[in-house]
Order: sequence, then C-alpha cells, then structure tokens
Amino acid sequence: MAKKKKVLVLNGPNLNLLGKRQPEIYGRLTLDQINKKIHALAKELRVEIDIRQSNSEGELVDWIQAAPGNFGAIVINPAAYTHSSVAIRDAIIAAGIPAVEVHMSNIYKREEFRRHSYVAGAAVGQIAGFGVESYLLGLRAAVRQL
Ligand code: CA2
Repeated sequence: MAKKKKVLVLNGPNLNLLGKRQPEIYGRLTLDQINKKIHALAKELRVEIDIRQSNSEGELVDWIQAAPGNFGAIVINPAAYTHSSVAIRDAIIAAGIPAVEVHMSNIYKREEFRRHSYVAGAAVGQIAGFGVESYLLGLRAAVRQL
C-alpha cells in the first residue's frame, strides 16, 4: 500500500487516564481498549494506522508537522488543547493533509469554555458525543479523504 494511505491517530493530554477516572463522562474503556477497536476497524478498512498519545502540546505539533511525509490523513482528539491551542491549529493547516477532529463527549453540551474549538477551523470536520464510536466514525471519515 502506498505511504499516503496511512492514517495518523493522535490523542491529546490526559486521554491516557481513560477508563481510570470520570467514567460517567468518558466511559469505562481504557485508551488501550479503544486503540484495539480502532485497529480492528483499520484492518477491516484495509488501512494502515499509527496511534499515539501525548500530554505535550509540542510533541503533538511535532507529530503533525512530520505527518505529510508518511500519512495521508489525521484523526485527532486534541482533548483540552482543543480549547486553547493555536499551535495545533496552525500545525494542521501547515501540514496540508486532511484532519478529522474527534471528541468522545459532546463538547457543546458541557461547560461554556468547551464550546469553542481552535482546531475545528483547520479540520475537515468534527465528530463529538459518541464515545469510542467517535474515533471509529472519525477513522471512516479520514479514510474517505485519502
Ligand atoms: O470529549 C473529549 O474527547 C474531549 O476531547 C476530552 C478532553 C476534554 O478536555 C475535551 O473538552 C473533550 C479531556 C480528556 C481527558 O480525559 C480524561 C479521562 C479520564 C479522566 C480525566 C480526564
């Protein structure tokens, strides 16, 4: 398969805590368990993926900057950086490959500050509120962009 067919799946800060805290908002699955589901769908869709998580804004920016050489699309849950990071927004625009923004929770039904996403204006689209399914829908959307 050509290099460009790969999808990079990025997770932002604190998502490594999934399944261990706040299950009422984010469910009981750990990030490892979610990643297994994403890998299973990738196999079904016959697409190569690479899933990463970082608590560091700079590391996420570095990964996005390096993505165009190896990946044709990005699925990103920027987590709290959604609401603060101009750097991630700029990196996505600079990368010039399609990015799909995903959120497990419906960010529009929660606190006021979560209603604004800096990433949304740089993304092809956004999927929010479907728990782990948001990632699966996001991967399907990203594959259609390849
Ligand atoms: O709904 C989402 O996927 C979010 O991106 C999750 C972020 C939140 O800041 C966004 O507004 C919406 C939070 C990720 C942190 O996840 C935790 C999981 C367990 C315990 C604590 C945090």
